[in-house]
Amino acid sequence: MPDDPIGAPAEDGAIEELLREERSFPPPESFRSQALVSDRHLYDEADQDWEGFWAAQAAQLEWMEPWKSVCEWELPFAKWFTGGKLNVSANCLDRQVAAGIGKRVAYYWEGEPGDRRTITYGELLEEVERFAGVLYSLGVRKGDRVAIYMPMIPELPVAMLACARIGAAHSVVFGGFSADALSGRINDAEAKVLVTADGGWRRGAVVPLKANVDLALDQTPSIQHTVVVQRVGEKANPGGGLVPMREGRDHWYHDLMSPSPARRGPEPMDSEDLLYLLYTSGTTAKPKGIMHTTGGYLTQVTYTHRYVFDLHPETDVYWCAADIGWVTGHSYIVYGPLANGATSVIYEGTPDYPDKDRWWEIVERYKVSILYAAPTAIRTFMKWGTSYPEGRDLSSLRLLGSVGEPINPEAWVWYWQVIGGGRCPVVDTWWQTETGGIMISPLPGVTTCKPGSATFPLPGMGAEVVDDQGKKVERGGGYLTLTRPWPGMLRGIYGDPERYRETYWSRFPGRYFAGDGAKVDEDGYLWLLGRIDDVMNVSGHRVSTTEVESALVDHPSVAEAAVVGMNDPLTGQAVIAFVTPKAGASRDSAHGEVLRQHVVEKIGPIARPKAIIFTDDLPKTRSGKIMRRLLRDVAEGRHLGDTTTLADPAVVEEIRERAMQSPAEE
Ligand code: 7RM
Repeated sequence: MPDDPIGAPAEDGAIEELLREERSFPPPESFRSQALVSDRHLYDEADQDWEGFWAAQAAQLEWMEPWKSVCEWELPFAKWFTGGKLNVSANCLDRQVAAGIGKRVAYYWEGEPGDRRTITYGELLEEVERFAGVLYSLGVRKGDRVAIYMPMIPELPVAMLACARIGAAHSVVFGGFSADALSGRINDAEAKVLVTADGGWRRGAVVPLKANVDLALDQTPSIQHTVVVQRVGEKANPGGGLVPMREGRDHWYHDLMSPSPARRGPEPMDSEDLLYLLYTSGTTAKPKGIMHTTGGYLTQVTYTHRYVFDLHPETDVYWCAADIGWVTGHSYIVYGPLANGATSVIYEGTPDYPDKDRWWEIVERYKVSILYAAPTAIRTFMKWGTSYPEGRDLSSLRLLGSVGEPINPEAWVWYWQVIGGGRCPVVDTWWQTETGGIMISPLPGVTTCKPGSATFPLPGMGAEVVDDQGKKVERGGGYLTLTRPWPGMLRGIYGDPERYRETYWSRFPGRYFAGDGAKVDEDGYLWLLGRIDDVMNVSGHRVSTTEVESALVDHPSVAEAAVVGMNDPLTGQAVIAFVTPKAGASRDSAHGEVLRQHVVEKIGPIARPKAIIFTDDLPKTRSGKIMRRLLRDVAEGRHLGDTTTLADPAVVEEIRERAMQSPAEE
């Protein structure tokens, strides 16, 4: 456990004061006067004619053939803009160049070691056309799947856009995932080609992507070719020389790109054709391949990116500090910003490298005006103190966003005050991999915020809190549901239509169940309370308790494991594992470290348990269900509630003693 939990900043008590007053935060006048939207007209338009509203948003895109109907809804299956044809890469690139902004910067890219590239829309289009040609020459065709496992380098969006261009669905696997996680995702999607890099930089060290790929590809019969970007060179191979390349299977990106391959134009895609798969953790050990399609998805991310961030594409410099391997990066680094002609920043590394002011150095250098970040990052900066942001010129900032987990009021106010200087609205945006884009958020320029509340559904969206019986809760707590289809909604779980219906549409008839608890306050503001299922949220990343448990019991020394998310002041939740070893197996801290490493190998570093507590038994109900709630209480040192339903109440006492003996390791 971090030994220095976040307190209020020492300086002058200004933040404590803002909090104590329970102030609400209207958009600053200086902001309002320039805002894209400064009254309620968007809400009114959407309320008066919902389909017409979405049609108007879709009409902002370039269609090769017009749609025939806006939304066909056969619960739980929606189709948007049916009959329409378009290409996502053409909307993101060709259209911008044709409109005369080919010389505008699409991405300012900065590698962790300090290397930099500036890429205009014109240059990005050319690179994508050529890489689309490369993929085509490797046999990738419309309807195929391509896996992508890369660091945050420009070739990552290039690969995604090239797939979209030829009509292949991409499946981006976050570069922090292990070889096992990668092969599982490749096999589920039956991807034909994998695009990767020799490695990436993280906190001054090499992430050995190609080495992981070589392990993963022993078990992936569908992969015919890999394309490898040389990012790290000789440092990627501890054995010396470049990473090994397998003859006939592995190709260097730069070899395939020169001499210039035949360029590919944009394939006309049906609005409902698959754009991508993105795997996300659910309540079982097997991640779900969330399906996103073309026309509706692009409509939602383009619309939300424009209005939630009050985007002025000619003048703004926008930085979403997420990783493209998560949905936030898909929607708000790649597709939304490019479709709007925005100028974005991409940064490869961590905020503390080489110094703890790296982010603020980047904001200063590129004059970032819109910053979109996760609460876990904001809390980390709070812990580091105000001197780092204060040492840099942040006056270019005019809007701040938050995503990934509930933001606590202290962090919200700190963000507003210390980073935004009190002049930037803070938009707390609630959404999920499944929703494709933002659903609940303030509208900057319009909404008066309360720190910690994501406020209201955006125009066009329907969200309600319901009780156990599915009855709408007007005031108070319950479950968050979405009440009508929306264009970016997931179209299903790849290969498993039943699981789609079961997971999202069966708990409350006629409603999409998000898996989050929420409450409505006396003014109708929505407050998100976190997941109510067995999904943890570690630094804004979804990690399934079951997935970590399966990784643990996969180890030969483990008989049984129960995993819970424990509140953590920095990461939101931390993974805590209760492990029952097999008879005779070691239970010292060295063995705990072995098990933690095993989880890293099976899933990746984000799932690494912060603590492992060995115990002879786990608390179970008489029907044999592990009582995770109790374990969470134990982990968080809470008074235990009713334990009478336990098969053996004595177990809990023993666990509690052990938990106290083995404080969280780190
Ligand atoms: C974008 C993303 C989704 C889960 C979701 C929530 C939590 C996300 C917020 C939030 C409170 C927020 N996709 N979550 N944003 N909770 N306030 N603004 O994170 O699929 O990876 O996670 O994240 O629990 O269900 S995700």
